[in-house]
Amino acid sequence: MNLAKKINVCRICKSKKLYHFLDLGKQPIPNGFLKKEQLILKENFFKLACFFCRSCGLVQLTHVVSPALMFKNYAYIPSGAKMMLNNFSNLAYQANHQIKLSKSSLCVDIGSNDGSLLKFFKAFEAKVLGIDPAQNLADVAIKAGIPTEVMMFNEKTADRIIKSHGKADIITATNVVAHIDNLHSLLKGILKLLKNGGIFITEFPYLLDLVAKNQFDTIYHEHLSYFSLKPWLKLISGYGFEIAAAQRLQIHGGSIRLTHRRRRLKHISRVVKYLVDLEARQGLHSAQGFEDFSKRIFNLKDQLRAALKNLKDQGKRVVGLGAPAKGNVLTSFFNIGVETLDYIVDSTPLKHGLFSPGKHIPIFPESRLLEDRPDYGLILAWNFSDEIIKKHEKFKKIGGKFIIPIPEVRII
Ligand code: JHZ
Repeated sequence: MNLAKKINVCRICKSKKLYHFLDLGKQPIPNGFLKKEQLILKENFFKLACFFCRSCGLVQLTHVVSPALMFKNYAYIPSGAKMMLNNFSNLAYQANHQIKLSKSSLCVDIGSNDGSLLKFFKAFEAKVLGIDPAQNLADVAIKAGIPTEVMMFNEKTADRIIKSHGKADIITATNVVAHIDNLHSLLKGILKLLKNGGIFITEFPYLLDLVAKNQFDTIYHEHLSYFSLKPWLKLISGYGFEIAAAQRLQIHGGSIRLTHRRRRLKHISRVVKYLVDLEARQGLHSAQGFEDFSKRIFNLKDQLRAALKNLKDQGKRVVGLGAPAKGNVLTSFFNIGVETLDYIVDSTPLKHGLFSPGKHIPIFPESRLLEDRPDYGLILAWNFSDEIIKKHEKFKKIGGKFIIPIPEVRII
């Protein structure tokens, strides 16, 4: 069975003018955490590199790994971080402000995971429906009272949802659009499912932040596309949508929340125009901007490896803090394994007792940090640095230090 396919044309505009940059080599799927008995089996490695579309500006991976392999049994849940829950609560509150929710409103969340976002919509008494291909997470959501359909969302499944649940007042899709290969089918599905006066809200890590803050480790097989507003506008306007509101968020190191409705304006809004101009100034609409970004990442690799070597030479013990998917990309690409990190601690019970894909670093509950008292914690979940440092205040009090690897190496 072919588990990965090479991209030949841009996912949005179908152009073949694709510029290759940042080759991260071959890596295992980043959420492919392993059980002990799986360590002796051969892991699948897939190419990880990027294309920049010279025509519409979309950044996308050069290869697409089979979604069934990545999402059927998913280890990531957003509710492990307070910052995520606050962000979801804020999103639901805002949406309720835009469309007054009532008992008859339907909110559909695409990529609903464990139902964390829909719980906030449910608090407004709206009807909710989650859509997610991961059976393990749907089970958790359903148990928590969030009806969930186990499926991938697309044009076809939108028809099924309309038949069984009717049309939606609000459709949300947070941190999932980048995971979807056929964006045209996604937009067609949303167009069908959304009521006339309804809104579609999406959030994704913003390419502007990714490039400016060297967040190369958020580039991994699950994320097929990395959006700036320029290509996103091209996509949505093809389906008669406009951006009614755009907000930059701190979540995931810098994301953007976009609220869409059916087009009313003839021109794009001032905020959107400002952001598109900013993207151009930051080099996001030209290949050179991505060449410069690649060079910075190779320098970062040298910097972090040198800093860790220095600590190891002094006999210091270092562990990883947080086992996000991005941490597995960082450790694989920077070649940091168990010779450097004794283990990783993480707040997600699903990850405990497992090993990181690629480098096979063992993962333990966070309580291990105080029991074991290593010298340094390398914050792999750097997007939650503040929350993690605060949580591990006792570790700091007994002399523990933190290393933040992104956007540049910092020791606290
Ligand atoms: P976190 C996810 O990527 C997955 P990941 C997904 N593919 C996506 O699109 C992006 O987000 C945007 C742990 N932690 O959210 C919990 C602690 O241990 O950065 C998580 O395992 N202690 C859908 O996997 C990890 O860190 C803590 O105090 O890169 C964070 O993962 C906190 C706050 C977190 O996502």
